[in-house]
Amino acid sequence: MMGMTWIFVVVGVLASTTSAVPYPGDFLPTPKSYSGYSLLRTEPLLREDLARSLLILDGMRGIHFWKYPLVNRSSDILTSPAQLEHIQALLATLGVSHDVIIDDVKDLLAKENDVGVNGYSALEEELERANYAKTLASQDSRVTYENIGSSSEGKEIGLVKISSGGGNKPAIWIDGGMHAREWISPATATYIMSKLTNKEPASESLLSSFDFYIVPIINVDGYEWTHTGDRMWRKTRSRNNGRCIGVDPNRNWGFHWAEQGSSTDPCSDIYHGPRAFSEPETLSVARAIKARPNIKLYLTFHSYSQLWLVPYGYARNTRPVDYNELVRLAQVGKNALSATYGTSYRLGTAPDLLYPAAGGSDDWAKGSAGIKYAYCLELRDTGRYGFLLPSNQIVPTGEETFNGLAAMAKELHRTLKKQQTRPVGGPYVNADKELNSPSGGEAEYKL
Ligand code: 0X9
Ligand code: ZN
Repeated sequence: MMGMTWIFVVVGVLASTTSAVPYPGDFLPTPKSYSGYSLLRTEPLLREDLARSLLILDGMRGIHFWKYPLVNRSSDILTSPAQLEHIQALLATLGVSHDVIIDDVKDLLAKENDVGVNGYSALEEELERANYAKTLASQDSRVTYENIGSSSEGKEIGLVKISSGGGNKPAIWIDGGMHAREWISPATATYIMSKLTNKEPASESLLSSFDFYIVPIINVDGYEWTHTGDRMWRKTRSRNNGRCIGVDPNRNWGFHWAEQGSSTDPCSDIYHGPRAFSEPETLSVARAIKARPNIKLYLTFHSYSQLWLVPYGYARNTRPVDYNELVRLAQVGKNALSATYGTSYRLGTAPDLLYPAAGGSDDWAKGSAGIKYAYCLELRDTGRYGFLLPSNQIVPTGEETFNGLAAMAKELHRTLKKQQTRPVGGPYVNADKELNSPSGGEAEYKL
């Protein structure tokens, strides 16, 4: 399964979570062309009003924020040739300087798929490699595949359970592909799936301590759309919002839903949706998580920026009481990840390292589902290629992320064992109970 090209890895994942290939075969939409689009990076925006002025571009034709405008941060803006002059004039008026960091993204799009296409179209590859997860399940008795729900367009959302031996072990949940264009995310989740089942000692040892639940692609419709319609698509593909399609699934979870860093505008890339869990994709995954109370660690993969994000992300200065313990465990993972190829990650909360954004799955996992250790990883890179990561980085990203996960899981196993040996009713038991309980105050959203 593990190839080196985007088509190979990514399409394998796509097919694995799709009940039927959705094209009639002789019809494929013409993908949106990004020929001539350039990526601009502003200098850090020194005042709030500058960030606000740039934000009016959000949702405009020919403009995509790869990094949203925020005070004291630089913003990355993908711009069509038609909008380039307009944006450059606006930046000049605001007194904000910028660099053109990618001249024409079409060159990168080509690089993304540069190897081994072998004359096959993506569709043919998809048909050929259909059902990776299902095949894995049919070949390995430790793997089970479950359809946990249907997307807006009726595709299966697949959950893979990898578990050796009977009984219910503590579990680790991993999901990917929440944001459609972040291709390295589903690829990495799939890579981890294949590593865990490769029967090597490191994997066997992990499976002796934990059950693994992996949803390689949550946003199956959006992901497909990045292959067939628009490579830069981020949201779901739900159609219930009038003129604009889709909801940002990582603003749609029912914990501090519709607060900071999300938008009421259906045309925005950070639209939170008409209500919490309006999207069948987030609802299905949330239900599947809630139904498995033995999950001890929640990991969600995004890209890009190389960040190891610790809750909470919904607002500034909202660290959970056990924040230091979450950082301690994350540090173990981050160190092992970095030791693999020297890739450096920054560790902290989203508001500190990125921006506040409410309605994310990591916050919900911790705050509503009560999973003590919940993290969001922003995978490679730091902006050289951004979402258009060349295919030769798929495997190294998978390797380093797996090493990070493995080290963290080992340390978690030790931590859980220590807790078990504490005297019942001792002070730590009570403290842990309190730390694990969902934080109160916010509205409870029914699943
Ligand atoms: O904004 C997001 O949803 C994530 N970044 S991305 O560039 N992949 O879109 C970060 C989410 C961090 N977690 C929370 N804010 N809860
Ligand atoms: Zn994302």
